[in-house]
Amino acid sequence: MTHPYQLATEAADELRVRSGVDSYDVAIVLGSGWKEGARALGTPFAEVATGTLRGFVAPTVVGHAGQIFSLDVNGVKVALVSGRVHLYEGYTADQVAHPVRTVIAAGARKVVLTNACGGIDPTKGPGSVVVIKDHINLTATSPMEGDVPPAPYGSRFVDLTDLYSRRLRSAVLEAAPELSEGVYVGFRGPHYETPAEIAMARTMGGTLVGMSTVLEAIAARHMGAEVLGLCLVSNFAAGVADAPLSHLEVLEAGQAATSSLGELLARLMPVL
Ligand code: 8IG
Repeated sequence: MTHPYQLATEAADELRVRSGVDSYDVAIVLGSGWKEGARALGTPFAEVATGTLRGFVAPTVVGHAGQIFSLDVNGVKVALVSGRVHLYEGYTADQVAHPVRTVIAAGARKVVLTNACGGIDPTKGPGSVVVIKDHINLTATSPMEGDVPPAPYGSRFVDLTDLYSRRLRSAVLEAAPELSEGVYVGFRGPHYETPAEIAMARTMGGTLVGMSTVLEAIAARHMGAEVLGLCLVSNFAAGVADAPLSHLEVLEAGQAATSSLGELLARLMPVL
């Protein structure tokens, strides 16, 4: 078996050749609803299908296609990663972390993880964008499980004290003062939670719930990247509002928010 870091290094070399980008500055992983918005950042000069890169597995979720778009945003080299994969698709923590490890191995020192999520805070309804201040990983797994990471990567016992970069968070809140911060609770899914589980998450200090982001954030921090997390609240979590949850509702909320997400990303680029 090829080790995860070697696989990411090889995929990064392939990505460099196919995109013509020697080294990226920023990577943005696009969650549901964010892909269309990211068009506001400009027209990509290269588009690489992740199916052609080593170690990438195929997304099975509607609305997630596997591509890496390369853009130059005022001199900043940006990789837009579309087609995230999740534990609930049957993939391992290493497979989930592979796209993020690849773009970091291809140079990106800053990683923006975007997602669509459920909201626990009744004052932050569907359409709200929330900056991740911290997370609670309830997936019962970690991308650090397994062999000891090779040099030059640090210990598998990675320090998560400043997982979501304080520096990036304050820069983002200054540039977009209408945003607020929240604590993201990562579940495995793919079922949505029970009202009792959401009550537990709230008691723990959680304000957002989702099925992505946490493993990618840990892997990115371990590789020394600065991490920013942006959540689009697509639905109220179970028991917060009266309505039942549907995946269609999630996709629709993403569609509805598309132009404002693009405008927001464009506004944040200068502080990244
Ligand atoms: I969008 O309510 C979206 N993703 N776990 N719970 C979890 N993930 C989600 C939810 C939700 N909404």
